[in-house]
Amino acid sequence: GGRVRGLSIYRPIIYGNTATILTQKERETLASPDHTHKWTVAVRSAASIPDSDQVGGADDMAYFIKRVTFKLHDTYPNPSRNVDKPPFEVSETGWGEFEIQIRITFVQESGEKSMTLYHHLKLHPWTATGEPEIPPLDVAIKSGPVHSWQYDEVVFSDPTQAFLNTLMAH
Ligand code: SLL
Repeated sequence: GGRVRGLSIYRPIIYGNTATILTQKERETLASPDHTHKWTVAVRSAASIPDSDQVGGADDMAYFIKRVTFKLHDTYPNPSRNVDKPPFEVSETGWGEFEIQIRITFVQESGEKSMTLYHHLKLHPWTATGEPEIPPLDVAIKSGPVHSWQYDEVVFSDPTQAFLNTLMAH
């Protein structure tokens, strides 16, 4: 596989999480009643879909991503979660925030090294300044899901000709 020297091509992504506080009813049905939130961590495409207003996630990144590994906190069973097809996401419940390591492995033909991102799982909607105080349950539920997303660009420099062809075909 020859490489195309001097060329860089990128794909825009977003990564991060959404989180919602569990209702009392949901908490009662869980194996771990100390869990307070349900959350989803994900890597999505930030490319807009031609002829639509839609951005983020609706299209498929499997043509260049082979696997996304989400490394959760060691308090979780099997903390290293491999996702081998879209949607590249993991949903869980829990009680605490922690840093998630996100390793993206690219398709074999790319010859690219994997890429590691870090995301601080955000459960609490602390955006205001001042002393953070845990809101009462009813207030927290009304405030809706927490979103914490980061935009990034995956840059491929001197791509292989095969990989370039694949990227250009999508
Ligand atoms: C810390 N921020 O760094 C804390 C860790 C761990 C969160 C938070 C549930 C685990 C489970 C969970 O929310 N862990 O019960 O399965 O020390």
